[in-house]
Amino acid sequence: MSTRITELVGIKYPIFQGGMAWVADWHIAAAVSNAGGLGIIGVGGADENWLCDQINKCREATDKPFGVNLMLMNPRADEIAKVIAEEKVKVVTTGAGSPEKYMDMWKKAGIIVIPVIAGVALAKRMEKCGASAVVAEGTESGGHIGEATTMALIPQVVDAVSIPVIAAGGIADGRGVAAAFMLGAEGVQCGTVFCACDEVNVHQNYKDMILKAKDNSTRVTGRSYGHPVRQIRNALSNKYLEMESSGVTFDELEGLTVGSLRKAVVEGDKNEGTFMAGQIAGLVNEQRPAKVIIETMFADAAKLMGREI
Ligand code: TUI
Repeated sequence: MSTRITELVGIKYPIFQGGMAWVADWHIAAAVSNAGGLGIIGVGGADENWLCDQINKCREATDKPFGVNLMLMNPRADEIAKVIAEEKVKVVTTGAGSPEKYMDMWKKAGIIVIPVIAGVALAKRMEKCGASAVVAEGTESGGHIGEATTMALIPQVVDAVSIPVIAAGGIADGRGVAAAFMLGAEGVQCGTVFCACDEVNVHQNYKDMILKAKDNSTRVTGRSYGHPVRQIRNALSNKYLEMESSGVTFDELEGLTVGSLRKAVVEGDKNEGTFMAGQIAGLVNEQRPAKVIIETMFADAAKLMGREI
């Protein structure tokens, strides 16, 4: 299934693994890249030393291309951006902001820059300042999200830019891939399905939360603060939403969630952890190797689209 994305990045299947904070370390990145997709190391809130170590480990584990995701709210984003340029990582994706100020440095280093955007305006701005493609992420996604759904967002972004568009949000099988392609996408990015795969380095409780989730299991906290985060409903999200609706300030609520993503990923704390996941968690019912996930997804998508893989 050759598209401008497979050509640009040098991968077999047009699929990226989302750069999920705490979740997406070299284990899953190397597994996805070895399976023919683009694995991505998600820096999240970590620092540049952690990233250097992860890049080295990923290079030992795969000779295929992989990427790094810079979460732009990271207080050490400047230092991390520099390491990405120095290490000449093949692809960088960004989230939770605009990477404009790093664009020249990355382009000069020969890095393919693919920002994750949640709206048309930022997609256009990214094309203008040199992005090679964009990931358009619908509100079905896990973690920090925008407003528009994947179904509404993708065709609008496709019409607004000439660079290729990768669809994210609500995609976990061949039907999702085929649908995204019908909307004009040339690739997909998946997070949730890889968060419950064999190789991912997360606590088994996190995988089980996804595997057991239903269609209506996720909740969005922080909407009223302009900081919406989708996660699997649990005691912590219930408490957060209760306090949010009672008018507690964002600063007061910060204490409740400090370190809660780590508690979910590392400790598997079902009550006090934040289990970020997308709405498609309800479709993910089986833990499988990354290679099986990807090959099944594209065999099914090819059948649906009546084309060869
Ligand atoms: O970034 C994400 N998803 C994330 S980041 C993250 S780390 C985190 N940890 C704890 C609490 C909160 C976050 C978890 N999930 N996805 C990409 C994405 N980017 N979604 C939405 C956006 C976005 C939103 C606003 C991008 C740009 C933007 O505005 C920028 C501007 O300047 O216009």
